[in-house]
Amino acid sequence: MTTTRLTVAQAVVRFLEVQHVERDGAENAFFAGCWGIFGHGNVAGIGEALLERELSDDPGRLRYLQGRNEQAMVHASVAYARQRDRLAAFAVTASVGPGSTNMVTGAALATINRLPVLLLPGDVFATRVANPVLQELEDPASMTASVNDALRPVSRYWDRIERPEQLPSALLAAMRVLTDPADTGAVTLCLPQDVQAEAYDWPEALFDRRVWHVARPVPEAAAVERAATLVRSARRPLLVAGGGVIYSGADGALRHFAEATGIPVAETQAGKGSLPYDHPQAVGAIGATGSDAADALANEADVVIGVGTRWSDFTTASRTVFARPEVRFVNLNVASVDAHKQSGLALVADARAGLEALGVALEGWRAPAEHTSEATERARAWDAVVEAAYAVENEPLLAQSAVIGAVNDGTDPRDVVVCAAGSMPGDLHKLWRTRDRKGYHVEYGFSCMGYEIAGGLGVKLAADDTGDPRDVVVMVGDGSYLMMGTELVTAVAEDVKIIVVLVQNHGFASIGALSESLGSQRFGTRYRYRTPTGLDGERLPVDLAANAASLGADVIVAKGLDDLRAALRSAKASERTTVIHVETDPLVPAPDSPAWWDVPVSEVSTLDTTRAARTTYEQHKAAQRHHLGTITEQQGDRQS
Ligand SMILES: Cc1ncc(C[n+]2csc(CCOP(=O)(O)OP(=O)(O)O)c2C)c(N)n1
Ligand SMILES: [Mg+2]
Repeated sequence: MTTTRLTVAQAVVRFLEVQHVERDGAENAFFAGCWGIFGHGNVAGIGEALLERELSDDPGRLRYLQGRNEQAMVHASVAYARQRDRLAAFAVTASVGPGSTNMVTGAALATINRLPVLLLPGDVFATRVANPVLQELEDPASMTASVNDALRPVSRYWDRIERPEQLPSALLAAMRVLTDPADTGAVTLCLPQDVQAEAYDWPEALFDRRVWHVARPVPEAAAVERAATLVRSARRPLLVAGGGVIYSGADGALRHFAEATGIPVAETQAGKGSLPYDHPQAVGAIGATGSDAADALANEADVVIGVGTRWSDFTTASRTVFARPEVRFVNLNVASVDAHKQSGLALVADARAGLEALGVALEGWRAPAEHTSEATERARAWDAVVEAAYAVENEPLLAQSAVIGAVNDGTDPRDVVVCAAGSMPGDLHKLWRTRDRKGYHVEYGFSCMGYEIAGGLGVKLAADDTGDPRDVVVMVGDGSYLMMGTELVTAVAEDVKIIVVLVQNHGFASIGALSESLGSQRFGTRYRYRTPTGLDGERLPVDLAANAASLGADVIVAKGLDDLRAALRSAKASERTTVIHVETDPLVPAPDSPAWWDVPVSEVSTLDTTRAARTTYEQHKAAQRHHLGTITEQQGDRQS
């Protein structure tokens, strides 16, 4: 056996460089690079290995990118993977200790959103000769535990390489999980700092070019038949498109299926963009942040076909939006865990392959024509609501819905809007007119404040890497910006142009409104000076525009809608990262969704507001369903 003598860290880097993926005959390198912030836990091991490659002229070498915060590096990686439909990803190296624990939030976000990222945290010495090392946890009950164990529950695969011999099988396991659409998420390989630097004679085959085939599992024929029988029984069917439609590239198949069957299509946050907003069968956002059109159709639906959705509480409006007792679900999902939710008829398959198979089985069948035309009418009525929301003229501060309208109008159809937390995700879900399958990127699995700018950077890197000329517009609230605006520096350093629309409303409009509706009186949701009665003084003299400028971005302060439109034009024309600062009125709401979201209210309270909210809560609670109904095998007969 021929061998190559390399350190463990060098072997990791060399292995990552030669991993490829293939789907539908198209092949590409899986790793786009390695993000890293160095400390004593990775500077000499992985750091040296990356430096050797940076200094080489090998075109296949792993690119190194420097972030400002480990959590943000994971966000940028995850956003990149999402933009590339999970067919490419980043590795992220962090030092032992806080650098590694900073990645826990990013890992949770990746795993919840089913997006691949490889985490390479440094770890304490395997030899333990000088322990405790700086930043070592020191669990008195076991020396096998380190802070990296905190990454276990948020990783789809987690391992610690304590001897070089363990590395090859761990690397292969990591790749299997990262490239498996059903299993993917954060993968963590902890690398003790002494082991990283240790040399070993590796079998050369470890560094052979390897291609991971991303499968399109087909559904079981009998399951397709059962699903077709059920769908044929429907009078008011509804299709719910989730993120899986987009990752699988099933938007074309979905359109074909919808047009052939006449079934209207609603979209989850991750699935938004599955159909262009103006397709006659596109009924828009569903669930707690849904449109009147989609939520009304969900209310009346007798058969719901979920494609690539996790059925989160936002999508189901906490299990209230599918209101008919006899409603039944067909769940087409590559992940069995999702396919079996809501007592659904499970089609465990790739979204595209599954839609094609179901389409064949349903050939010749169409939903009642009046159902399809009614859905189109409802969608049109909702679009008029959107138009009116875009046109709201509020003085002296802008309405957020008008800001969203101006950004939608001022961007090209293929530009990507990025967001994650606050009041904007819900407003965007309802109001954004998506014109391209990759034009909408709202992270709403974890809805993590601070994702936005880092995420936008990742999306733009993906667009640049694939020669895709899109602008990326990040919409970020002041709360999220204050949590993590720092990757603006990285965008400037790497010359990756993003446009950031920074919406300052002096606090949490989202949680403020939620708090008020739940009787908690907007407590703790405004950014104000403290007075003897609480945080209710004057607004704080925080200048976020100056803050963004200090980080190296170009900044435009927009005072009104005309200013905002002009700012967008110059940001689009510019080659530099530009932050557009705009102030909005947090008390001007966007059109409300008719659906509910379950956030429990105190059962007893001294506050009148809370007691009143509890009464309303109990009324909503009564509408909550379990979705336990079964479907008989032969007929698709439904038992309530
Ligand atoms: C890391 C994190 N902490 C807390 C929350 C809960 N949360 C959701 S939205 C929000 C406020 C967001 O404020 P801002 O970015 O200003 O947006 P706005 O609500 O004003 O639109 C909070 C605290 C969260 N989603 N993520
Ligand atoms: Mg805010």
